[in-house]
Amino acid sequence: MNDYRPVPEDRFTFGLWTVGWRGVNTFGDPVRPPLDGAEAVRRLADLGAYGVTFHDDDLVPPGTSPDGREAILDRFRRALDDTGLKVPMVTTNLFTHPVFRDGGFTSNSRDVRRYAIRKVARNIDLAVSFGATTYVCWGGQDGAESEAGKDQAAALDRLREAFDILCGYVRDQGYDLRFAIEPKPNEPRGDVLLPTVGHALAFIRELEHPEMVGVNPEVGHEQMAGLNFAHGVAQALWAGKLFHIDLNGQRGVKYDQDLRFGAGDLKEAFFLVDLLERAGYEGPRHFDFKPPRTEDMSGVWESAAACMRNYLILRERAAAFRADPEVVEALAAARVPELSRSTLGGDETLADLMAEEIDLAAVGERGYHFERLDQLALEHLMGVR
Ligand code: DIG
Ligand code: MN
Ligand code: MN
Repeated sequence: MNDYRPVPEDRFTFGLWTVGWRGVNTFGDPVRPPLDGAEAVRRLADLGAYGVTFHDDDLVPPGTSPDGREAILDRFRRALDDTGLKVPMVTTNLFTHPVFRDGGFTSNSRDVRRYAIRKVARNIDLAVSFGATTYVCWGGQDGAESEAGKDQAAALDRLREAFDILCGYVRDQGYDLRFAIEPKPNEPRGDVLLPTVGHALAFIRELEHPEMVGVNPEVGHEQMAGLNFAHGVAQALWAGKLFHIDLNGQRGVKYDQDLRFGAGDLKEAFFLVDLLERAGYEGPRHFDFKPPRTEDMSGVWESAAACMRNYLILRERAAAFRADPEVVEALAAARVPELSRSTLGGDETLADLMAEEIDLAAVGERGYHFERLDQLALEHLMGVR
């Protein structure tokens, strides 16, 4: 019997801001004490995690003196060395400080845009010093509440300019680093720029170095827009642009819940894990979640452990689904393998296709038996097969 205990080989990572989330919300003060980054590393290592990620400000609070910064970094590095935890991804906080109230890269204020690029470039150096190879950019404050206040075309020009500058910086420095854009439809802004995976994929194609930029889809962010997350990830994989992923849970179209992985739409989580594992995704299984305000610190660690445990349980359930002979038969009955056959035969011409006829009445009666296939998936998910 599998005990679903994670090991570093499972490549689970957590943002410092997740287990360090103090539980503040619009209507409530913090309920938990600040969590020291080095302490978070040690606790996550004990739980079986592979690595940690951070925003610049998570690790070194704004206003820290140069000596204080070095002391923090030294302790953090020592914790990484002692535990063997990695730092695969780093990101920047371009959203908390009031200066970013109209965004970072696309603020109407040019001096703010220039500061945002400086803040990211400085943190890229730190990221590389920790061995990070992915740099996530979430433009949470880059958006608008009124169409009158934001020229979307100009905002996209400025966003492209920022990525072209930063890709150029990475190339000039010779860094082994790629960028991953994280879409979100809204919150904290009324509407956020690049709201979905599709928007981000289209934007990336307009960059000077599109090969250096991919996406970091987050479960709840696509689901906030009422979209199917597994489908968005499948398109990112199809485009060769799934550079990173933020795993969590969301229950419907509402505020960004950032629930622990598995606690939202469980069926979608099942098919997401099935997709990632079958696609051979080799990146970190990164959790970007917020332990609910109801929890004390023991609840934080229970929630973090459950994120990993749920992924491992779903990985086993999805593998059993794929190995089930009845499922193989049901996939064939649903013609799923047939979709992988090209519509035009290798040596066929359009003329050959045009010369063909179809028995519309007979084919129109064809059923696809998706219900049987989906029920088999559900029964594997529910653990009765
Ligand atoms: C929110 O989902 C965002 C920020 O937490 C961070 O910038 C990014 C990193 O995964 N996710
Ligand atoms: Mn989120
Ligand atoms: Mn995220």
